[in-house]
Amino acid sequence: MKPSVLVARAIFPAILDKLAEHFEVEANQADAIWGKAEFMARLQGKVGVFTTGGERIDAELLLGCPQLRICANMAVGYNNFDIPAMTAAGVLATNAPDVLTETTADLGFTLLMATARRVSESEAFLRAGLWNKWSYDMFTGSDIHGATLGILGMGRIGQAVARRGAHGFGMQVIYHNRSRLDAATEASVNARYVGKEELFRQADHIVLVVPYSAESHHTVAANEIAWMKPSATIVNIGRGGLIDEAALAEALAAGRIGGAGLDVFEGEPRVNPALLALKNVVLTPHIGSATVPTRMAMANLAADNLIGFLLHGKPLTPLNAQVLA
Ligand code: 8YV
Repeated sequence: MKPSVLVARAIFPAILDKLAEHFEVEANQADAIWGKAEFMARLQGKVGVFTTGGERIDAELLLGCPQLRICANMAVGYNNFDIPAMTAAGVLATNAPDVLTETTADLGFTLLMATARRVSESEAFLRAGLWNKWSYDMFTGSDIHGATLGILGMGRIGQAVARRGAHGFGMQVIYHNRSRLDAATEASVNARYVGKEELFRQADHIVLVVPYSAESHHTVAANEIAWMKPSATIVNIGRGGLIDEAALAEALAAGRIGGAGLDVFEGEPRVNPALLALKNVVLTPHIGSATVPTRMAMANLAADNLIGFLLHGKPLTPLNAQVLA
């Protein structure tokens, strides 16, 4: 008898085929969003689950699913996992790092450029038929080349954004992180370590790529926004909860900062109506990793974690390896 696994959301058919070679698979190709009770009911008898970042795994769920041994997240972020509760229950957690680094950095840079050069706002103006003459100050934005790029969160994706800024656009890169990078890594991305306040005060463009947790909730609130230059822009490709959206919307509405580019939102997929009403913000629906090759690589990595662990005891990217001991 093959072990049983649950795939919580719709996924590439090729990934289901690959999983079906090794497991009894219950899939969700209709892509229904299951409530907690239904998710728990479907997990009965399953030893593994393929999650996509939105499914909460906590102590209460684990208590109701004693057979569960592994949760494989198709996302690098794992704020949907209560890791201490999973470790206490002896359940392995895996994520999908590395394979999305460059793709997500590309989107971060896309938002930076679209925000600084007012791409969404000017396209909406054109589509609305409002363009009837050229004028010297029409949609003037701020420069990207040679500007100061401030990166908050200098992990793999932050470093990939830094390389784009430093090597592609001649930007001065400053960063702030929980821990400072070693000198060789700093040199490779051409970035200078600064304090958080200095970063907000000096940067022309800020990119947020901090992992989300209770500690990083509202890392950017009214205080930090007040430190920003009046022309500065801010991009969030981490998690919505990193920014106090109400404070950001207020600053944008008052024109106290240049603009914002947001791929993630506090209550997504719901978007704060105050943000929707603003022109100086570029909004995308959490598409940081959304290219076909990258989503395929993420899905393959999550599937390989299930196969590696359940068949051979060897997951590829464990988050709580202590449960393997
Ligand atoms: C995912 C992400 O698409 O990997 C992450 O942490 O935010 C995105 O790449 C999202 O989590 C849904 O799986």
